[in-house]
Amino acid sequence: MTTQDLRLTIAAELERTRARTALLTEAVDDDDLTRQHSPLMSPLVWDLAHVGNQEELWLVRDVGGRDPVRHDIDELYDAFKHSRRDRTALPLLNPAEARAYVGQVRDKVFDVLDRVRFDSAQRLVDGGFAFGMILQHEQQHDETMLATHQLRAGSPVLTAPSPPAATAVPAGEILIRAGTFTMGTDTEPWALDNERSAHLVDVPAFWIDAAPVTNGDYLAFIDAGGYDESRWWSERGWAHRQSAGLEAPMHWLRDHDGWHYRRFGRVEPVNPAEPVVHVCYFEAEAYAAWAGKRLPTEAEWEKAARWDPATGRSRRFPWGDDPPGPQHANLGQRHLSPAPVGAYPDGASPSGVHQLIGDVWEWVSSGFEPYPGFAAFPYQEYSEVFFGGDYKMLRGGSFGTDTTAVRSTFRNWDHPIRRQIFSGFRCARDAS
Ligand code: AVJ
Ligand code: FE
Repeated sequence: MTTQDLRLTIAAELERTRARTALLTEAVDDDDLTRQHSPLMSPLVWDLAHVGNQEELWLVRDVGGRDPVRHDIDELYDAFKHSRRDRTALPLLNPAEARAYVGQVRDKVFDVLDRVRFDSAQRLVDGGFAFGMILQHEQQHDETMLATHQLRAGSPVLTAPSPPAATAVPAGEILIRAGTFTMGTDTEPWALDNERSAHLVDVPAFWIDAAPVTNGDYLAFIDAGGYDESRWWSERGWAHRQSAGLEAPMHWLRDHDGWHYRRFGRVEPVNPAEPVVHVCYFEAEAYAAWAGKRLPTEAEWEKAARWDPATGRSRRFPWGDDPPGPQHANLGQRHLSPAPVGAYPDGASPSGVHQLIGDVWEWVSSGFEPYPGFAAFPYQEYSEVFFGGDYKMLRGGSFGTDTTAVRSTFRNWDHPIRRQIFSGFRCARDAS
């Protein structure tokens, strides 16, 4: 790509992403923007100004070498200084000030973008990396803000067309044969530090579900008393199930005619064909045990998603190296729910595993550990400070994840009790 093409691509991505941020923050009034919808989440107005502040720190000040737009607010928008539950009490920029701030930062960023040379000797800008990192940061917060929207009470404010219908019936389980595959990447220009470096991993043969676990599958677990039998749960999982009073996925409601969910303010019957969403790691683990299976490891998930058995090569995406199109995966908040299983046959992996990218984040059994030769870049607080913590990995993105913010190597993580995120899972089992 020429320098000019890269500038144009980045500019278009910045505009596209900001349009989504604007939509999510303009859909509600000022009171709603500054309110805490859940102690798990920031007020939306914090996310907005935080997005602008990160953009100012990295692109205006670091890449651009420009004067600060605001020199006095870094501390307020530093995610490590104040927990989400405490952010409403801070002297935050009000909605009008936050909008003006992010707009001023963005104007300077376009100026920096016009002049920047993507010098391959400067790793921060090589291939447009710093811009790609900041774009993905805003997109990650757009997904976080979507989760806040899902938690907010009141009438619906977001609308989107329904996802496509199923056109294929994914096979039950797929055998992935034993052998090494390339995990992680050295070549993906906007891959974050934790996705690097590419390395060979030897994975014993395993079976993996051709599709994520559906609401229908999960209802069978509920109906079989899965939430009442400690034998399906890990010790920690059972303790959490008891103390949190878990009985069904988050946002599910039971009434006289069965299970419903509340989705962005609308109450709908639970659709048995859709992947289950809003379950924590412990619920996923219990379901898998009840089904006589287990969760895949992170390496198994990535091998199922990338490895081409015909060539032995790892692809960027299950369907190949092309970026995600609407025929491949349910991404980008194009729809406000997961699509039914079988809705994306064009997105299947060469082995025949469906819907690995999009729909729901998939819990895997691995914790957050660095790949061999890991080096924090460009800052330790993106990944390194979380290694070895009380986290489980999530792979593949959800309907709320931007197309630029996910790939087969992308690694997400959260505490195993979290379920306000768009989290589901699929099962695996040993082949031997
Ligand atoms: C990678 C999704 C775990 O939201 O906490 C946003 C992404 N890092 N701002 C998060 C992130 C800094 C991060 N996750
Ligand atoms: Fe952030």
